[in-house]
Amino acid sequence: MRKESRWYWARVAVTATVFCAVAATAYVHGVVPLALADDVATVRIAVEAKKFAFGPKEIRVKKGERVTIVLTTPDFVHGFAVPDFNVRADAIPGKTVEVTFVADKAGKFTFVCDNFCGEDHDKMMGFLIVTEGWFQKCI
Ligand SMILES: [Cu+2]
Repeated sequence: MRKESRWYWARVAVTATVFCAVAATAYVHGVVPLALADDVATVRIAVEAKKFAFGPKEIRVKKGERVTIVLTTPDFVHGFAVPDFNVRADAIPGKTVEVTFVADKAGKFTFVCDNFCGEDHDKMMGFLIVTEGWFQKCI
């Protein structure tokens, strides 16, 4: 590796470290509003429960976001439960049911139908994927 190249990467590393330190300090002390820090907002996600699947099967949100699931069903009473977030609601034909929670931990979590709805009820599941935003990775 050439000497100049080493200096280049050293400057990149120092700049990134300083940027993260300043950003983290501003964030911790409330200088940077959360909305600017990571685009935190209420995210509304329509979920349809029907025999015997959820649509969408995968929900992706960012850690810290407030999530409202807007739940409908065309056919039967189903459940929507995300045990890791203590979230559950009944999907009722002809109604729109909303359930709100804060995605306060990152990871891949399972959501399921917890109302027995027929033979393939066990197949009614999907995944809630909560990712860390760049700002949270930084601090
Ligand atoms: Cu079911």
